[in-house]
Parts: sequence; C-alpha cells; structure tokens
Amino acid sequence: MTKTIKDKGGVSRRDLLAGTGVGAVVAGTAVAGGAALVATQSPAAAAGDNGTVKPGELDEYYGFWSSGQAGELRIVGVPSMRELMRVPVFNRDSATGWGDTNESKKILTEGLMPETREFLAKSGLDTYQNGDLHHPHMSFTDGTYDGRYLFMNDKANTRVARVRCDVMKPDKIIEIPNASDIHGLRPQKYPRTGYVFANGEHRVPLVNDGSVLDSPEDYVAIFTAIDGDTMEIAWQVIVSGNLDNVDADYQGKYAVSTCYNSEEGVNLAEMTEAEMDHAVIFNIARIEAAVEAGNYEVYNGVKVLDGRKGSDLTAYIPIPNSPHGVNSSPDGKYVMINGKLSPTVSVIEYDKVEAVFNGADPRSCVVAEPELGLGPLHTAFDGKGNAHTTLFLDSQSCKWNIDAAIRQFNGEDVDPILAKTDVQYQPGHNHTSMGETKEADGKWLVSLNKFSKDRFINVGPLKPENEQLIDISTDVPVVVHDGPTFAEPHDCIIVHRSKVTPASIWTRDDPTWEDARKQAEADGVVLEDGHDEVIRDGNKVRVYMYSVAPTFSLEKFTVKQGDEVTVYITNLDDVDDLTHGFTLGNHGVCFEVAPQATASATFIAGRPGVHWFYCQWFCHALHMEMRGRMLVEPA
Ligand code: K7E
Ligand code: CUA
Repeated sequence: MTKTIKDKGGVSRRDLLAGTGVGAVVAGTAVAGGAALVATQSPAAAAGDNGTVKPGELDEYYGFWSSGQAGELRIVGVPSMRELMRVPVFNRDSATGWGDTNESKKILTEGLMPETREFLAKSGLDTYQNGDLHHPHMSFTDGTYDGRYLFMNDKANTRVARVRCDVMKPDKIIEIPNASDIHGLRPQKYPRTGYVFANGEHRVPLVNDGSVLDSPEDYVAIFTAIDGDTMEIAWQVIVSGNLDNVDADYQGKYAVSTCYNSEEGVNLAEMTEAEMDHAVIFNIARIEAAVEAGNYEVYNGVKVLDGRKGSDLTAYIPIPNSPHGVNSSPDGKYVMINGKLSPTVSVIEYDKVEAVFNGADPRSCVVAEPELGLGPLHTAFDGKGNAHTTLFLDSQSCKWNIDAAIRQFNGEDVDPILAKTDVQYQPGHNHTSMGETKEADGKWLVSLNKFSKDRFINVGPLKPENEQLIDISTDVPVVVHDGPTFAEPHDCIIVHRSKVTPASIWTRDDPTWEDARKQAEADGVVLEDGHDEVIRDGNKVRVYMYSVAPTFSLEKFTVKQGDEVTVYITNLDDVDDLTHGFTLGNHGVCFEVAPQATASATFIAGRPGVHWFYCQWFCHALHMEMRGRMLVEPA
C-alpha cells in the first residue's frame, strides 16, 4: 500500500470513511505473505458510530497523555479522544497559577538540588520555566494500575514528577543528580510501585563539575531507581552507552533499557557507526544486595553502583541497531526491543534471562526477531498474543503474532505479520487500552503520529500532530478517529475508568496548603472558619480571605507601595464544579481555588492606586461582580 496522502481523484481516506461508513476501506491493509485476510468491519464501524461517544455519554477510559515540550500532562477521554483536562507539571500555567502560587512553587523548588536553586536565583527564577514531558505512567500493584499516582519525566531539566490521582495535581517534583536528561521512565509493575525507573539519556562526566570536559571516554550514562512512595532516590547504576527507554517485568526481577550509541560517540556519525547496540537488563535483586553490601560510591548524596559491561549487576544483550522502545508483553513472558534503525523487533524471553546472568551467551534470551518494516519504535499489546508496532518511516502500524514470530525464528515457514494499517503520518509511540498491564483488553489502539500534513484545515506554519484512534477488536485494525494535538505528546496510557477515582472537592486537611495553614495558625487565623484578616508584619502583609459564590469576603484591603503581600484565599463552597479564582490586576497574579481548597500567592505591591482583583473562574450568575479592590498607598 503506498502512502499517498490523497487517493486518486482527490478523495481522501477520511472522505471515504465518512462517506461510506465502511471502516474497512480505510484500513489499507498490506497483508503480508499474500494471505487473503478479509478486512472485516469493526463492530463500532458497523454500528455507524466509529467509536463516537455521543453528547452526554461518558468515556470508558482515561487517557493520560504527555505533552513533550509543553511540559504538562493531559487527560483525554477514550474512545472519544476529547481533551478533558490539562494538568500543568513542569510548565507554568496562566489559568491555574501553577508555577506562581506558593503551593505550586514549593513543589517545583523543594526537589531541586541546592546548586540548581542557587544559579536559577541568579537569573531571578525560583525554578525552571519549561519541561519536556515524554512518558506518563501510572503506579502498579500486582501487574496492573492501582490508581494512586502518575509518574513522568522531564527530559529537558533532568526531573521526575509525581501526580496524585485523587486530585490530579503534582505533589512531588525531583531533580535527578548525576544523570543528564531523564528520558525513559516506567514504574515497577510487580509486586508494586515500588521503584520508578528513570533513564539518564545523555552521557556526562561523573561528577559533572567542569574538571572533565572534552574527553567523552570519561562520560557515563546513569540509570536511576526512585522510591515511588517517598520520591527519594534509592540507587543509581552506571551503564555503558546511552540510555533510551525502559520497562519493568511482571515478576519484580528485572528492568530493561535500550541503549543506543554503544560506540559512546558524541556526534551523529560516531553514534550510529556500529551495527549492534544493546539492551541492558538490570538485576534488581543483585543490585539491592550490592547496595546492602556497601558496594557503591556516593555522588551528590546518592548511592551509585557500577553496572558497566563486565559487571554482574547487568546483562548486555546485543540488539540491532540503535533500539528505541521497550515493551513487556501482558502475559509477562517477553519484552520487545524495537529496532529503530533496524527493521526488526527483538523479542527477549524473561525466563531465559537468568541463564544469561549465570554466564550463558547473551543472545540466548532472544527468542524472535521478526522483520516488520522500516523504523519500528514502540510496541503495544492486545492481550490476545498479538503486538502492534509503530513503523515510523513506513507510516504504518504493524500487527503481528508473537508466537508466530518465535516459530519463524526457530525455522518454521510462517509469517508473523497479520496486518499493516496506514497511519497519518509517522507514528512514534502507540498504546493499547490497559496494554502495559496484565489486563490488556484488546479494544483500542492509539497511534501518536508526529505529522498531520493535510489532515486538518491549515493553521499556519506550525501544524498540530495527529493522534489516531484505531479499533483493534477485530482481525484487521481500523482507524476510526483523527485527533489533532498541540506539541508534542510522545506517549500515553489508556486506563479503564474503574481504576481511577478522582475527588470532586478537596478535603480541608490536604497537605498541599500545609504552609498556609501553619502561617494562619501563627497569625491567629483559622482558614476554614470564614475568617478574614489582614496582618502586617514589618513590610510583609498577609491577607486572609475566603470566597463563597459570588463574593470574596474582603471587598477591599490596603497595603503600602513596596510591601511584600501574600493573599490566601480559601474556597468555602463545597459544591462540585464550583471553582473560584483570584486575579489581581496589573500584578501578574492569577490562580485557581477549587472547592474547599486554599491557595496563595506572594507579590510586591506596585504602583500606588486602586487595583481591582476579580474571580476569573466562572462560578455564578454574578461571577462578573465577584471582585474587590487592593488600595496601595504611596510609600
Ligand atoms: Cu519514542 Cu521520548 Cu518515548 Cu518520543 S520517545 S516517540
Ligand atoms: Cu467566583 Cu467566578
């Protein structure tokens, strides 16, 4: 099947789909080996709804989407592909005040290394302003999602964040010492999370203090295990090559990372020279024993073990060529290493890994290596023994059978490829519903495509990406929906809604505003009391007020020019969906206060005069009237 953007005659595939309602037309399957696979309609397509969730109906799944260089987490309904919420994490956000409120600043700064805070302060910053969020993954218990937390990486500034699934806000963001640029991230699946594994992608000197510069042979890449409960670093392991992606097994024994640049070069030609790179398997029990035995060095306060080639903590499995994605199959038996520059996916059998650690040939754990097409990046699973691999260069999603691939590898004349589905265009990650858990249900596949080209009306030189929903409940996968997205979701997970139970209102004793609660106590104010107060403390002024739709409890307060003012707002409304906001004119202050929450921001009172504050979150028929004045007296 050629990858024409338009079919001849100017009819797009989308038109065909819309016009005929025959989803199968769009599947565009290139059936391998000439097997006559009949393109069946999906039940959804046959019903004429193509996975559409009608107005008033609810989605069956939560999609948790990354946003790459936008730095936030997004919540998307699946199968509707409706964007339900944006959760700012590494970025600043004008609507919610993330990055500006005292509560969010605390989370954004307390996990930074002291020297980072110091140099940022010299630029007048509390914390980084950007992030590059690639990989959001939920915490696991016993091989499936447990709805506690979401963990995610920041490639740009070497951080890992945790989002609470009860309120869908971050509560911890930590900088990873010794590593450079956290890329791959996955939680331990079994027995629980447990560890969060994070790959430092770029090789840097250890310690990177300027004493080593242009001698790349002294650079290292670092693998980090974070304790998901405390968000403290448990240990780190030095590896050979660059680390890319990572996944955990279903037995709690291993984590597996892809490594490209086994050449350990620093430019493109050097980095892609060798035909074989490797996957590195971390032996968790051995690493824990080595930590216990004290076989580590401490750098920047972290226990660092040496897992480079020759170490008994790691196994290096040769893999062709610059492998990228790593995906454990839901039956717990295999892990797929996606070849990227090689047209193959290498299948490692977990049960054969122990022998490798005991001296067997490293390649003896590779049990299949099907050739799928050009540019395999990531693989997702349907829970029925099949895998779906994105082919970046071919712009296709390839469905293949794992057992058939193993039989082929053993010399049987069988083609593991079941179907190839054109996607528009150039897919990176893909993900199936519940596909990275033992409860993979084989209903939906999302293909996260890097380019949309002509799939949407033109919005200027910067185009959206295109994320396609694919029905995989039938033999031949069918594209049923195009979803434009802003920069740049790399990855997503699709979680059955029964796994997550977010709150509708905050509980008053939430730790998020603990500092505000303590300060209020010291000032003789009880936040939940419907108590307002203006406290002067030298040139610091603390303004406590509460909001009940459609009013702020203070209609005015007075400060002096140059005062450092902190405004604390407590939302006493306890009604679902009754969020207020506080925007202070001409002071760059704006934040969200959801039901029963307290939020605060600190600023310097500017020009003398009258400055209105108002509620920027629509809350009431008299929302426009929900406002008050800050009077600033001349100094
Ligand atoms: Cu493949 Cu950062 Cu997960 Cu992008 S990575 S595609
Ligand atoms: Cu309160 Cu709008």
